[in-house]
Amino acid sequence: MTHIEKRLRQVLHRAQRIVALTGAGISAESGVPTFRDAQTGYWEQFDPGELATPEAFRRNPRRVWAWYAQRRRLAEQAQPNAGHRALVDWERQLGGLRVVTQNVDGLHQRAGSQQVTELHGNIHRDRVFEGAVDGASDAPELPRCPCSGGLLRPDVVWFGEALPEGTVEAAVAAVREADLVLSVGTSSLVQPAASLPLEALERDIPVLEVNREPTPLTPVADWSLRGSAGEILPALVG
Ligand code: BJW
Repeated sequence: MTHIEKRLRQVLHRAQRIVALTGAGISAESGVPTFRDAQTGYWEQFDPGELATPEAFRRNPRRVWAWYAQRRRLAEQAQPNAGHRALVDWERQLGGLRVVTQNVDGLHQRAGSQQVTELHGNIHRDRVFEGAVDGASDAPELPRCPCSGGLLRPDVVWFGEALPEGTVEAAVAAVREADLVLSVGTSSLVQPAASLPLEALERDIPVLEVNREPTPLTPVADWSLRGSAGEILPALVG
């Protein structure tokens, strides 16, 4: 066993408060596509500027809703996988594991995770769209709020939008109190989520990455394990 492996074993053994930052990669083995994987990622096929910004919704709410309706069905049909379940086992063993997820699919909660912070909202919820949209009066099929009649949108965070109130603060506080931060299945490109492991590193809190590919976090993380979350996480929990 190398010194680095030995140190990882020690840290895993002693950890009592873990924060697991997760991204689309942890749901990939449940059949939910990621955003940036070569060939299969959404942003390989679609322009995020046409689907995941408030301006895109304003210009063409039908197109945005069609995409989200299809993804909502996919998320409903998907089942949590061994990666999600490993984090649940870990939480039950320790009591002190918080999942901070960029995913909107709800699979952590369905797997049984109790402490989940959703940074980018939840695809299964709607909220009223603030502002006017082009041609909405000609789109009676679009969902509307029964109380106000306002046009509804999926309750997710698009580019340029603020994250749900209090979530970043809660995530930063959890990271600062952690004795181990995991970064699982995220490309570490989207802010402010990508800064959370850096916040840990600045405070000498160890960071372990689990990813199929190298990311901008890889060179600075204490350990980076290459492979699928569904195989690596259960092996780490033991
Ligand atoms: C596996 C695997 C397996 C595959 N096992 N691994 C500072 C600097 C530069 C830019 C910015 C900045 N601050 C803000 C910005 C702008 C922007 C941003 O970060 N842009 C960058 C892309 C450059 N950020 C924002 O706009 C954010 N808002 C904000 O900061 O607002 C400020 C503000 C404050 C106050 C008032 C107003 C504004 C919002 C970001 C919203 C992101 N939204 C999306 C889509 C909406 C939700 C949805 O529809 O689902 O969220 S984009 C998309 O990316 C989605 C994801 O949650 C997010 C992250 O993607 P993720 O999860 O990392 O997935 P992938 O596909 O990128 O990576 C998957 C990884 O898994 C890969 O590495 C694979 O290798 C791996 N993998 N299979 C293990 N089995």
